[in-house]
Amino acid sequence: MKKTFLIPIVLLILTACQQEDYSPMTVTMYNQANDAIGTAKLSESADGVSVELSAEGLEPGLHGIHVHEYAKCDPPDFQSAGNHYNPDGKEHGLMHPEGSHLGDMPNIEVDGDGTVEAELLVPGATLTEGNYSLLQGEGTSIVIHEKQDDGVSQPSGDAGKRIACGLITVEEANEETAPSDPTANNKEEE
Ligand SMILES: [Cu+2]
Ligand SMILES: [Zn+2]
Repeated sequence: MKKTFLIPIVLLILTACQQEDYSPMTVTMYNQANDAIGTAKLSESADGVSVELSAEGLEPGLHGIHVHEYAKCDPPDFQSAGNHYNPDGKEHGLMHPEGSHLGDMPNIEVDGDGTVEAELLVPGATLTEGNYSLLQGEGTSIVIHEKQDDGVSQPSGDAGKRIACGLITVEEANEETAPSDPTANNKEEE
């Protein structure tokens, strides 16, 4: 009995492996001056995509953070990232009765020294294919805001300016983690 049960499972695993696998992938976060301030490590699981954020140089306190719809982080205002990633056309906010956007996440809390270590989840999202893939089309982006997201205000939780941004793209997934010293590459070229 057990053997016949195993065959479909093995086939399922083989099929899954034929897709490109971008999990885990590391997204480099940039501030408004276009300096790298940290990383977000994205891993796909059965529950969605987990986001392990590690960053520095931020204002202490609560900040909104979301997945935005476009893979475009043009400083200093990052308006190029568009609205929150919202493939189901829902309202904004984890506390909104008709919410939430797929890209909505809980606020992060930055410590007094300006650093943050946080683990978040984008429930139901994937890094492969389909309507809920953060890599669909040209990809998406992660944006951190100056203020906290109140969880209900439209269209984006009254979280204020966009202060950091990172690309969720296939190119970013294929790239080695960016060097911690952004000038390290420049020296080699001189
Ligand atoms: Cu946002
Ligand atoms: Zn939203």
